[in-house]
Amino acid sequence: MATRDLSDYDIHSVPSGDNMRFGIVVSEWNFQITSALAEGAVKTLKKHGVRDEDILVKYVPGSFELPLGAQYFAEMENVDAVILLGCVIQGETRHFDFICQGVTQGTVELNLKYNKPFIFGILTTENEQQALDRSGGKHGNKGDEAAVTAIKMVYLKTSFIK
Ligand code: DLZ
Repeated sequence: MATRDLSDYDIHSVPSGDNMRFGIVVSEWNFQITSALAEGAVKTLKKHGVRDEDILVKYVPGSFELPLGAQYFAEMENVDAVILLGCVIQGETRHFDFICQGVTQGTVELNLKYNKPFIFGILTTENEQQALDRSGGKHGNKGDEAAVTAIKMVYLKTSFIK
């Protein structure tokens, strides 16, 4: 069980994001939570030097659609990385398992197919309170974490390009 702010990080460990360009795909399911994730991601990208015009945000109906929305970014926009933001909350049926499995596998495949970072910013929780705690509540904001990961992965890739 988490007891601390999971989004705590050393600000100096994050490279500058200027000259980087990001797509963000946001699921409309549990929108109170996913919009807070998006707010956190945008704020954190800007904090690290990413320009407004280099942050592109699009919406999909649910988390299951996130990988395809992210693929549209890869195919149709010149982005260095895509951040996928969603929230899947456990219900009474196995829907939760199938959505989580689909979006997880889809995200893995995108990373390897396009050789660029597709960041998994999806909360998978037992209840709404756990999701609220992780979207700007007592355990931080997974959107912030996803933004930091995106910048670090883009920077990592450029470190290999001579
Ligand atoms: C159908 C569904 C359910 C039951 N729960 C969630 C959820 O907790 N979080 C989420 O992002 N999406 C949910 N969805 C919608 C699916 O992701 C998807 O949009 C539909 O199954 C249509 O493909």
